[in-house]
Amino acid sequence: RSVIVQNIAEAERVGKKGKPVKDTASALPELMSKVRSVVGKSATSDLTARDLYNALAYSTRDGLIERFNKTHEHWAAKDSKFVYYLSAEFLMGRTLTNAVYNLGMEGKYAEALRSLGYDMETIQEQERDASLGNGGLGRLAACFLDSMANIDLPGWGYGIRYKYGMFKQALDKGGYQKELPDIWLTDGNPWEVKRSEIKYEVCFGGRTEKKTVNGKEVSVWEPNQRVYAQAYDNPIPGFQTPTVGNLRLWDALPVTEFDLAAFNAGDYDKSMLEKEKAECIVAVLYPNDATPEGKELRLKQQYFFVAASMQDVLTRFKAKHGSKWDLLPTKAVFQMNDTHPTIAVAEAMRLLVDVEGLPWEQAWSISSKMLNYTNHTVMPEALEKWPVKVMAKMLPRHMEIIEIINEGWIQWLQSNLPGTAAEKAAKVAAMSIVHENQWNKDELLVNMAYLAVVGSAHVNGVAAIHSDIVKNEIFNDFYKIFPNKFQNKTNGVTPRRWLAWCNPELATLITKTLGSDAWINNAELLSGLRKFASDKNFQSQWRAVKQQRKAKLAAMIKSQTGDDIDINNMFDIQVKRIHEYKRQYMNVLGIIWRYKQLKKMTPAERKASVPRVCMIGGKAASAYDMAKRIIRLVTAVGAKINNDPDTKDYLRLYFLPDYNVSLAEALIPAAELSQHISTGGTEASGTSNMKFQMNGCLIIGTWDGANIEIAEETGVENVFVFGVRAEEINQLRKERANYKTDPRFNEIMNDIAGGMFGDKEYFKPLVDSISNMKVGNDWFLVANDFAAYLDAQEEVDKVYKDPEEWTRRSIMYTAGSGKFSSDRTIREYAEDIWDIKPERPLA
Ligand code: B1N
Repeated sequence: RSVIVQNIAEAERVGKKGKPVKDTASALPELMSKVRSVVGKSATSDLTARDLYNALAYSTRDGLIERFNKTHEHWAAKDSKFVYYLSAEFLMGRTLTNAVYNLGMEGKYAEALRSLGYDMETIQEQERDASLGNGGLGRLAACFLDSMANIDLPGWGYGIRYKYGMFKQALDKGGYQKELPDIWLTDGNPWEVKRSEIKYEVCFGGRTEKKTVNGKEVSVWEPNQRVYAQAYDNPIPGFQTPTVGNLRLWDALPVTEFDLAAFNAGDYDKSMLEKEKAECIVAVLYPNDATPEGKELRLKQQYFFVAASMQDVLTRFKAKHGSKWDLLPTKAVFQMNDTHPTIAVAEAMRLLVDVEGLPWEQAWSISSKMLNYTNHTVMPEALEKWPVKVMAKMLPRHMEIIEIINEGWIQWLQSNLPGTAAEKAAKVAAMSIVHENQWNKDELLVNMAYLAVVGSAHVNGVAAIHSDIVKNEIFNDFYKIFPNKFQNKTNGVTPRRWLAWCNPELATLITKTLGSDAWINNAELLSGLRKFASDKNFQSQWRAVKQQRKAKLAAMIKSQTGDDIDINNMFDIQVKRIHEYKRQYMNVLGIIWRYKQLKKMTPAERKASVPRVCMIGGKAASAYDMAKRIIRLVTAVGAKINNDPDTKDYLRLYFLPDYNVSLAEALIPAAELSQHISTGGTEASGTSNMKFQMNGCLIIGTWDGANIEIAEETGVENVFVFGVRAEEINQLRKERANYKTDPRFNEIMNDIAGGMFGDKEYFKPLVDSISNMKVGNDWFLVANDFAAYLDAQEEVDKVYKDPEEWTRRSIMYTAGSGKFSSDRTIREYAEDIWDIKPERPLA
């Protein structure tokens, strides 16, 4: 007690305001002890917010690790079957708030911080996002880990501990995107635990040699580069459960830290070479979203983390079960997040056949029961294909194994396919894992998606429409042969981070209204809000919460731009990676049209309009030229309309730089309208649509990806749906040369081309890409959908003028969002693909 009192006295001395502390059960003594032991300051020194963040983080980490150990001891004792989620990306965002809330320690810590003159929010903002992912695919992996821990499902994530994550985006003076390195580890990372004893050798390059071992001819790999993969564990807490799961990320180390001979010989550069070559592998995340990057280093990254992860799993299996390999698929199952980890198919065979000495057939039977593949994109050009030359050079043994797999596959096809010899030959050519490059007949490619489909027990898409396209288009030949291999697993998002923790204002209202916070772990209970959707009193409370969050966002924009924003204006938000298929361009064209209309209006007419604050955010891949031009168009249009005295009270456009997880947590609760307007059939699922829906934000969207299921759950009549359907686009693409484009569209094209927003040379390719109707142009049908989009926007305005109807719909969105909890998604994977049961440790 005397220690506590003394600490509080100290804390009061250093605290900014030094408010008296009432709750002696607060975490203050604990924090102060971390200030000493971790921050390395005395409690009487000036403590910065950063110091307190560190103290709080290390204190939280203690709680995480304790539960982590209990969980893993329990799972080990039960010898539970595990799922391993193999992903090149995990977009985790910040950890502190999530961990504190999931562990139920917020009250304790908030109290302690208050006594030091700080609030949780200030402290939490000290943390850098862990941006080890591009967008939806990486964030999905993070939501899945959250849900796995939350429902006590034995499993781990496996990925890469990139030194530099997704680049930070800034705008230069001209309004163009500028990429800055994401140096997220410089101030240390309290959330990881280095497992010094857990490291594996990973090899590259060299050649294979045929040797005779025990009378059998075998192929022996003699690599020419070796590195170590070093494990770092990142504990993942569930909510209201003692379970803490794990994300194991691999760092790369040189096998020999330092070449002393070279150093002694005075060759200082060479002495460091090995180290640099190793570190290079995990140096940086490729900043491409939904497109493959065919660089050698990328394949190296993929193999690096797959090889380390599989060795890790097999090592643990052997420690328990020795060489009873047939048990392996009953103890371990892998989910490949897109094709990025697909080299796992070959690595599993190499480990089982070359290293463990199993016969090929037995190894194949084990491996193909254990592996599963999720496809995340339908665009055929986006499927990863590695040149055989590159694969053979970097992974010569794997290339041989892939060829053996392919030979077996082709033989199987030849004896099982129906039809004439010519028909068979055509099918075999179309389904071969190794095939010619269609653009360059001299090059052979390994089709990683085909390898994944052939080598997996299950294949799934990420929303109903997407899974249909997977079955009926991209992998139709395979589907016809293995209809039962294919499934749908509609994506989901964690309601902890994406509603309860990021929108405490709304969460409190929901809990009060439903009479319990059970919805946080059982999102289907949100449907209980439906019966309040038309309740006037509830509606006004609902609206008040939205206003609070709009005010918060307005303050943030004010601090960044100096602009005052009226929170009675509609907040209209589109945030996602910048892509032609996502059609941010169409959004901007719509805003230009709105601006032109406003300019023509009388002051009285303007007053009667629906004022909007439009916000667009998202990163463009550094080499994606067209996407960068779109960003510049947003900033150029914004600069004009935000400064036009006639219109600035009625229409604004802001480009929000550096869209990331933390920014999303601030934007989504404040949004009233969000745009999900991809060309029908192009967005596999989308997941931000689900986050907006959960937070009661109305959607204007196309009949695409998960929008369809969201509309079904919310009531189609409550969603602003427009545009061409997936099944129409092939025909429309052929007919583009004969488009009769909307006169409003033509007018805007002329405005941009004529320099209305400046920079007209820079915008020319943008204008040309959708306005000169020749084959190949306007691939994403912006011109075609523009009129329908404007009509849908008019409908949006109409409904917004009726606040009761708008609020009713808003409530219906949240009420219909239960299906999109990633808890539901993970339960489906666990039951239909992984065959894993929840296993809760004792508290
Ligand atoms: O995966 C998300 C979906 O919700 C999105 O619709 C989809 O676009 C996204 C190569 C990708 N597909 N493909 C990628 C990312 C990085 C990369 O290097 C492809 N991302 C998606 C979750 O299912």
